[in-house]
Amino acid sequence: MAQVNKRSVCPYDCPDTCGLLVEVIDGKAVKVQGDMEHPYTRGTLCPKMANYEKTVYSPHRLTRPLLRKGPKGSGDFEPISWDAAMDIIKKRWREIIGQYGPEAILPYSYAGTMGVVQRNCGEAFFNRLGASRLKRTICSKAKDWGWSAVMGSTLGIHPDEAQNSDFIILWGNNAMAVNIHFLHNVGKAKEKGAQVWLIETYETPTARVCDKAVLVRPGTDGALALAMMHVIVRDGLENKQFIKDYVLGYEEFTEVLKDYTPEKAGEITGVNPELIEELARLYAKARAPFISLGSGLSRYGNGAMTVRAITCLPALVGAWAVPGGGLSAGVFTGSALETAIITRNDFLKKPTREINMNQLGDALTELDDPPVMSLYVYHSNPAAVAPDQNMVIKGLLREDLFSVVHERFMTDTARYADLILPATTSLEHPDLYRSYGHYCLQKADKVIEPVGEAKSNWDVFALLAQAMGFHDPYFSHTADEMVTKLIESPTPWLAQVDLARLAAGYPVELPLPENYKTQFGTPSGKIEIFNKDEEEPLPRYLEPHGDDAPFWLVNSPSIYSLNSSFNEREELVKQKGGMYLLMNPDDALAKGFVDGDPVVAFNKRGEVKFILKITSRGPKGVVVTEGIFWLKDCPGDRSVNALTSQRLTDRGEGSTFYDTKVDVKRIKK
Ligand SMILES: Nc1nc2c(c(=O)[nH]1)N[C@H]1C(S)=C(S)[C@@H](COP(=O)(O)OP(=O)(O)OC[C@H]3O[C@@H](n4cnc5c(=O)[nH]c(N)nc54)[C@H](O)[C@@H]3O)O[C@H]1N2
Ligand SMILES: Nc1nc2c(c(=O)[nH]1)N[C@H]1C(S)=C(S)[C@@H](COP(=O)(O)OP(=O)(O)OC[C@H]3O[C@@H](n4cnc5c(=O)[nH]c(N)nc54)[C@H](O)[C@@H]3O)O[C@H]1N2
Ligand code: SF4
Ligand SMILES: [Mo]
Repeated sequence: MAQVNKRSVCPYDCPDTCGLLVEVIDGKAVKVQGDMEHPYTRGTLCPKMANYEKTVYSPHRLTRPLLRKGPKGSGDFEPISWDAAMDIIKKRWREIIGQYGPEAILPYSYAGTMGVVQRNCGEAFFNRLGASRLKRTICSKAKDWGWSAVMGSTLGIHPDEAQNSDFIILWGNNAMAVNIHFLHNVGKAKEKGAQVWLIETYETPTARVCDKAVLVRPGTDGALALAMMHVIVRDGLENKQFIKDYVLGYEEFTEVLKDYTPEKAGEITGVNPELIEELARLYAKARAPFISLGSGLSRYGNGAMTVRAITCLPALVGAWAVPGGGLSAGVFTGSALETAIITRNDFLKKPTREINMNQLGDALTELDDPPVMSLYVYHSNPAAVAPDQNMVIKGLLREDLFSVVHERFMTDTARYADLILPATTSLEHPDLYRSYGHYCLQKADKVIEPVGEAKSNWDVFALLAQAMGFHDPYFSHTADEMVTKLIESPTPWLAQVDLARLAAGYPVELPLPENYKTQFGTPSGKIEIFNKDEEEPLPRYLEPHGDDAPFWLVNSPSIYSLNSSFNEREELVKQKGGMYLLMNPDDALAKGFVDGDPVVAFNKRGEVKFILKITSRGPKGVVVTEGIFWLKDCPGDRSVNALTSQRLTDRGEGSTFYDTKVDVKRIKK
């Protein structure tokens, strides 16, 4: 029996980017644990990854290329060889290019794997092909925009900084589900006496670790932040010296703030004005207030402006100058690696059409000149995760659309494909990972051989390049070689780390300059409350889009899945308990609903069946569902995104998933 322990990295779209230890016996991964030597993982994993080997060896893994036999969406496929699959793609793409040009081909990918090579290599291929380009905006573009409008390219705060805070606000951050390792830092701060408050739309599982939960009406956090700053300025609690040294536009901003009294904000947010006063004073008087800002609140029509307003808070009280103080909107490590050697924008002969990934439904059903005639999906599941599911599925059902899906599982999207290609899991291919929640970089070698005939993104794009007759040397490298090239391509940041240790597969931390928290990466070198380049140079409150319906629909992440991933694991699906719609007891009473009722949430975009769960965790007027289910596990024939819309955010063209309203009715039993 040959037993070895190998290091790897969690490939999922999660800010924690955990270091893994994989126990391999006779070439089979038998156990996956958190790496004790990883400074952020500290030896623990979340419930999803604790049994990753069950995902890797799941009986539901796709192991051979599959060609559609039955009608679209029927799930009726027959296995074919990789050679045959490549021949089919070559023939169809050549026909489409001949008739419509290469822009009739649309790639669709997001973040099934976060490794820099496997995630980004498709861009090189599609640039070379001259296909339409996908605007990858589904996650947090408005959040990034709002942060940058105030802070420019300022480095993200180190997550461990929170350990030294005495007042932590988890602002729209469901850390228990989405970045559980940050709670280690929250715990350390609490041991030293810190207070922890949550600002949310309902009492998430994270509320359990907080001293207080403030529940706002969805999409109104901007008004809350502005009212907090109103109180701070009104009561002279601002940090005058910090403002003088580091802040641009304070005086003009105080004029704006005059309007946002706690009473007015109370009306907008539904939060008691006295509670707003208390929160503002606690925040301003704390020695080192720390805000951990989630992304959910940015997925509204006013998302970027909301984030801008909240980002001004630490500037007013000088939190950046104190150990333990500041605001985290993420960690930005993009400049550490020369990703351009993977994406190869230089392969693009001329700028091609760009299509916003939030508007896939429209792109497939309405776009002309040229229409989208082929969709190539890799490491994404748009039939489940993209907004306006009915339009997406209508598009996927088009008889004249040639759709290819490269996947590990028979996802909702794969089910509608003409051709499915089996994908490897992260243990079956090499990559290099950076994080958006901490500063470690880590290389992961292949740990086991591919399951069945699965191939990695890199290897499939190499085959496609061959089929399409692209002879650029790029496509003849191996993924291992590309990982090495990334490590060897110098960047100012990479020059400061131990490259040998990185190459050997250990986590290495990117160093931060001393005083980085007060080195502001804006044109003025100051925190720009006033930003002359914005259409609206000063933050104010904007309303969300809303819909003509009575209930806000919050569709929050679940502890037991990650977007639509992990639904292959029956035990995790079971732990979710069912596709519930949480409703406040008063609303349920008014509707005459009882717990467990089968209900339909509906709006002008669609109808989705849920099981009603009555709970006082949410306020009146808000219904909540957690996690994205695969259609096969839904009570009805649609999942949550049949209700969400393709509308975009105020800035950044981001998604507006939570900017959704519905009505609810009971289904006759
Ligand atoms: N277990 C698990 N982990 C995940 C994910 C998952 O689905 N499940 N998703 C991954 C991904 S893709 C990302 S981008 C990251 C971050 O994942 P995100 O989905 O951005 O999660 P959060 O940052 O916690 O933001 C979601 C929270 O915002 C709250 N919220 C919604 N609207 C409002 C509002 O108007 N105001 C306030 N105050 N709160 C609001 C929701 O109730 C929810 O609790 O996590 C990743 N990790
Ligand atoms: N209603 C609602 N919708 C949402 C959200 C929400 O909060 N509410 N969150 C949104 C957010 S923040 C995001 S980021 C998006 C995420 O959307 P996606 O990035 O599409 O995320 P997943 O649903 O995890 O789908 C990833 C797929 O990639 C596959 N995969 C994994 N590794 C590989 C690989 O190496 N190669 C290939 N070819 N496939 C692989 C997995 O099996 C999985 O099916 O969803 C968004 N959708
Ligand atoms: S999903 Fe997140 S918390 Fe869970 S193991 Fe992966 S990186 Fe860590
Ligand atoms: Mo995301």
